[in-house]
Amino acid sequence: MTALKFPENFIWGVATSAYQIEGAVKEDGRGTSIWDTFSHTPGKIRNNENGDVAADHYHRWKEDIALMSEMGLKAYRFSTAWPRIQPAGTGKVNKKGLDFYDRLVDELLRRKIEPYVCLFHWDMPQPLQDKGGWPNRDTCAYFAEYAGVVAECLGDRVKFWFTENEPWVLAFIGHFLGNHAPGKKDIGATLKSLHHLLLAHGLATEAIRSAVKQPVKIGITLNLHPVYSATDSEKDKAAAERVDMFINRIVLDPLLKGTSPIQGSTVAKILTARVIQDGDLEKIRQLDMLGVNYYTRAVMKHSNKVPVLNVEQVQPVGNDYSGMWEIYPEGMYQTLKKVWDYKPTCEIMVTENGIPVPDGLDFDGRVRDERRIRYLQSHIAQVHRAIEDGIPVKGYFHWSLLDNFEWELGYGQRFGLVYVDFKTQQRTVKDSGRWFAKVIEENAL
Ligand code: GCO
Repeated sequence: MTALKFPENFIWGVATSAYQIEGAVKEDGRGTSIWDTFSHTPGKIRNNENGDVAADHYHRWKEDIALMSEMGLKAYRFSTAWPRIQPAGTGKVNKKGLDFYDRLVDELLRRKIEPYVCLFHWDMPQPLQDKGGWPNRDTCAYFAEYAGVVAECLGDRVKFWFTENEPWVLAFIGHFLGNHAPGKKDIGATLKSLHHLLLAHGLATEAIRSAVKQPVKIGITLNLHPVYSATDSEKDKAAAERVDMFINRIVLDPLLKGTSPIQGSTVAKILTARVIQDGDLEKIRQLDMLGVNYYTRAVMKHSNKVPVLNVEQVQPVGNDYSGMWEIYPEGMYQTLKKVWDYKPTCEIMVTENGIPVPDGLDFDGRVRDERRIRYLQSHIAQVHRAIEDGIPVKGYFHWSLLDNFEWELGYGQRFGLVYVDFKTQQRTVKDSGRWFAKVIEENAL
């Protein structure tokens, strides 16, 4: 099979997030986040696990960067913990918190690994949650203030910024389904949170631009899923349309078109009449980069089981599955095409893609994660297909560098290219990590 060659300067990276790997939740002045509160609430997390220690990256960051360098990684997308930097969410800055990221950025640059900083990967400071959280529009200004603080500190060295990771997940899973922090079940709070998260992206973009002298690229990362109808029936096709609107268009339309698919709809009128205020949509539509987080597709049918949306997800038989979802490589191409069909002026890159595998060490100390290698091969091939079709995908960041805290699923789902023994914190590069290193070296599949 001829090698699939990627464009020169294609960005090969990995992604992580603060709460999922750092640990040290009470160290050096870090404040409490809503994920500390949620994970310490009995019954919320598998086996009542939490991120108190996680992969202890707060202490092992230098070793982890050395592993990235060994794999020849060109870029590293990580998130800064708001509660480490502003424990109250606003006002007083905790210098020790900023210093951690300062050292991290310097070491990445020394190793010639480009830092991609994500300012918010769901770990909202608890004091802001106590003031109403994302349903409270004031949070947008607090977020812009925090963005300015971090940009002032790192902006002389960091050229690539993501304001937020997957606002939809925090809004819907955190405020409608309740399986993520802050654990609410309120559709009004959900729609308000999503709009305020998008508005906060716009305000933070402006704050970064005014804090940083050098030219920077600013974006956001989105969880996107191609949505398919379970059958050709009109009812099921309409169900798929509704889900596409409520998962994809509800973020893509504001960010790429400056419109909102729910504005003026009955749903919005009933639930959140005055949320979208004049001028908001212009603020939101500011994007140099769009990060696509792709994992799987959604197959939907009409059902009265789920209120408001009246849809139910179908799990097609016959395909491969992981511990969390269907394996559907074609969906990577479909998702990139969906974004491209908006005729975006911003850059597009894959900022998350990965598979949980119940990995373990074999007798000889190797982790033979062939399933992850097959997943990488099939999904990176679809990125190549998109590029061949004229979609200028700039890079691919694998989720994730290390096995880590998988939110409500605790440590039960291993996503790392590097195996973490959570008892000893020993790291072991998996076969997939060595395989990925070869792809990076050859810039080809
Ligand atoms: C997400 C988050 C990551 C997850 C990963 C696996 O996309 O949900 O960005 O924090 O750990 O996607 O679910």
